[in-house]
Amino acid sequence: MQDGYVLSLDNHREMASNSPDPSKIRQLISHVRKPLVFRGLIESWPMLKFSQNDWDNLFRQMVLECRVGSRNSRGDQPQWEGESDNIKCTYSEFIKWSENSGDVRNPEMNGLETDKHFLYYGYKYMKDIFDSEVLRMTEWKAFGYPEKNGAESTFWMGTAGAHTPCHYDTYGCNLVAQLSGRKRWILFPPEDTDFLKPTRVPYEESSVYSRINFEKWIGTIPNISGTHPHVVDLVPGDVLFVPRHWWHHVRNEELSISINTWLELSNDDQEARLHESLVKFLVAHTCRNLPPNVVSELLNPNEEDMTYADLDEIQNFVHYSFKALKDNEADGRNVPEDVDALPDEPWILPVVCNESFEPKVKKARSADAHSKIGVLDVVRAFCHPRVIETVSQILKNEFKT
Ligand SMILES: O=C(O)CCC(=O)C(=O)O
Ligand SMILES: [Fe+2]
Repeated sequence: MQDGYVLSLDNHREMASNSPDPSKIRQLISHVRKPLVFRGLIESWPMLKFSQNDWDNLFRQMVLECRVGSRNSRGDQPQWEGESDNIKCTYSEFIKWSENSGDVRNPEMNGLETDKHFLYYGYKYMKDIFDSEVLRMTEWKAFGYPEKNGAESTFWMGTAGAHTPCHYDTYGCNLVAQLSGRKRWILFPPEDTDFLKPTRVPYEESSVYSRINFEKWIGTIPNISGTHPHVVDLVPGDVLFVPRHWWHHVRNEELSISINTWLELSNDDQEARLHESLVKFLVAHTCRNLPPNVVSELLNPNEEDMTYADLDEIQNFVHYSFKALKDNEADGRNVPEDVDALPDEPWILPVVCNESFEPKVKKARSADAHSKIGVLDVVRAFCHPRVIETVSQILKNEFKT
């Protein structure tokens, strides 16, 4: 990593001395439209102090279903989940494998090499894996959300190199607590969408992926024309706030554990719900007429049920999300103002744009003009966020209240 490229938060080691007012933090989160790191606000979380032994006691013999990926995928496309294998192992096998220490006797791990592969036990709803006592250890009350704990959070544990391709989440905003290890977040504002090659293929409800493979920029700032990368390395105790519709590529720089909770933004989410319903409509109908091998490329593994989705139900989803949006607009929408100046406090650190370090402008490669347009290229174009926005506008014009 070249020095100076990444916001180094190391100069700000001071922990929060006087606990900040949770309602002020909630207020800030619901207004600010730039990423921020909160430091020192989860000191009371027992998991932040967990040793490997404590984690071992927590997981015991639990079977962890992990995604296996390649650490050297420099191809044109990201490594999609549908192309990855899955293996099952215990926590202690996971650790031994990642540290290359000890004898791992799990036959599913044969042939996996720490410097060529990664394991990701990620995107796990904590309520599905931990009991209520553990869920209560993850509480978001310091951020003004006393009603939220592990029951509304997801768990991510990955070995070095484990990553999630660049995407944005269509609903709400996000708080991410780093519990162990170092994790790099590369964020881009919503205005960069056109430069990041957005796609709904593979389709996953509430995620818009970028078709750019970020693995070619390991250890450096992605050099994508027109974009404004904001890079931050999270260390234990940090909580990152990801504003609505900010793109993010997330990579475990070393063995790391984080927990996040997505927060609803009720007004904005109504528009997002209509957009999601329109994409779902299109994908579900298209699936009916495609051969299974193309469907498996179209759908992310966690969306395989879409092949049998009830089309009337999806039609209702379109209708009711549209209606809710209209009703809400009739009540008068109240879009919060952005925050101009952040409070000058040691526990709050802005994530800055690294664009001034962008040395040369290199255009993202576009498809070869002579390559054949495939069925998924057509689906991708129809589901482009700009097309969905237009469809939504047309419906609004035609169904005025
Ligand atoms: O940590 C990761 O790998 C991805 C997390 C993510 O996408 C999120 O919290 O929205
Ligand atoms: Fe995300």
